Amino acid sequence: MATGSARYVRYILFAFFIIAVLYFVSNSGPVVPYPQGADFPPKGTTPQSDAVTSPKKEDGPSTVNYGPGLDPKEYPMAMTPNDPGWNDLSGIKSGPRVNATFVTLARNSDIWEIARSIRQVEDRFNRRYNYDWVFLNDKPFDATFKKVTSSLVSGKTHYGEIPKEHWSFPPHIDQERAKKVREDMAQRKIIYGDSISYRHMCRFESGFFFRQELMMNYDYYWRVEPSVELFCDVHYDPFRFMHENNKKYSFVLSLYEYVETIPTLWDSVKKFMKNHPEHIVENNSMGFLSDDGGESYNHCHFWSNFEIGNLNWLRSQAYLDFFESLDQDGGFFYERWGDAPVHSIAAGLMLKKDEIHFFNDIAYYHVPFTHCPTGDKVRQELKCHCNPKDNFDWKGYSCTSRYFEINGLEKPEGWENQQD
Ligand SMILES: Nc1nc2c(ncn2[C@@H]2O[C@H](COP(=O)(O)OP(=O)(O)OP(=O)(O)O)[C@@H](O)[C@H]2O)c(=O)[nH]1
Ligand SMILES: *[C@@H]1O[C@H](CO)[C@@H](O)[C@H](O)[C@H]1NC(C)=O
Ligand SMILES: *[C@@H]1O[C@H](CO)[C@@H](O)[C@H](O)[C@H]1NC(C)=O
Ligand SMILES: [Mg+2]
Repeated sequence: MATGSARYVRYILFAFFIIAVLYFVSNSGPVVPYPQGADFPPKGTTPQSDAVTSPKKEDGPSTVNYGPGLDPKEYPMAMTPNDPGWNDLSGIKSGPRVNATFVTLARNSDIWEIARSIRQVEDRFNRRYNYDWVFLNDKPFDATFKKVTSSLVSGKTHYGEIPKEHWSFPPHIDQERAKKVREDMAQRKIIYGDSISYRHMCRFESGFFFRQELMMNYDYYWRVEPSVELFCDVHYDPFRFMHENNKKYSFVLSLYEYVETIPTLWDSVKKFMKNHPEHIVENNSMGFLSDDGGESYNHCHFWSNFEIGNLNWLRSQAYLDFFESLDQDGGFFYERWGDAPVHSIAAGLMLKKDEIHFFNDIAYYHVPFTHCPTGDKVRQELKCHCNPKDNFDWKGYSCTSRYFEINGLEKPEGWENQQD
């Protein structure tokens, strides 16, 4: 009897051993190469399960940076198919990283929409670069949101709750007046016209996201919203492109703002220009914003649901004075000013023309507009899956032609065939 059960125990132990061996063999894929000279921890090698449960991922400051002794010149970026390394789209990219993060403002209920966006950003770019991702919310993020997003992001994830002062009516706002505006806009069926939270969101994105505690750890950001799509491979590091070319703000789509939401915005801007001439830069993009030298606004703006930008510019005295001046005028609540025209006007007046960049090669969709790179060759090289007919760039309601004109840029071949 005793020997009999000892034998069973041996069988069971043996079976466990075999299972363990099989498990180990089936789970050890090819080792992700971790090239010499790379200055970041090999996060891509962390098992996904660890990423989900480990709280370590959220801790500590970002370590990615242009590391000591890491000369960007020794790691040239492949900008065209003729450059070495263009086809190197697997594994973790060696070389320097910029002090940068993705950033998303979202509600817990946005989880599956933001999951779609993250998956595409990771597949097309970040799985090889492992940049961090900061999530911001006016309420605490729930466990599901954190679990799902941290399992999808290849870099570290950080979750921040927005302080009340950054998501509420400032004391100088007349509540009765603001309420009447919302009722009136509801009657006139202006999109989000009756929404309080949408107004807090626009004000937050205009004046506060870049100075959240978690964002203070970075120099550059890439904004990602729920349900956006990336249609082409991103072969080089756009953060490095921004840094090395001294770009402060960038866009992929531009269009005319809905006038009903900003009737007095330009009056406020003119007041700011008068009070702060020291912040208005020579060689700016006034020609993008105005057709009469600044007298009136033509409503052109860069669409801010996609942005790659320099956080230190947004944290500069010039930008803060600009936001403060607009905020005092109350248009976030007495009208429905969007963060897109606010960012765009700031960039247009307070940055030099060549500090604003158009990313033709980042193909993008946010309902209802698509930026699909012009030119068959480019789209094939970048393995794009967007329909070129959907490209908005050269259509009548886009302002991108205007951007090309004021910058003396040549439009890409084939643009004439995409005007309608
Ligand atoms: N935490 C939080 N995030 C919000 C709230 N409202 C909007 N957002 C986020 O702010 C960003 C912009 O909001 P959207 O609802 O996408 O606004 P939109 O892009 O103008 O309009 P859509 O066409 O609906 O996408 C998104 O990232 C949203 O997830 C809110 O009340 N709380
Ligand atoms: C990243 O940028 C922030 C903000 O400019 C700065 O405080 C921080 O020291 C930088 N981190 C590194 C590692 O350089
Ligand atoms: C403005 O831009 C032009 C052409 O781009 C350049 O020649 C000129 O030096 C610039 N002026 C300033 C003050 O930067
Ligand atoms: Mg959106």
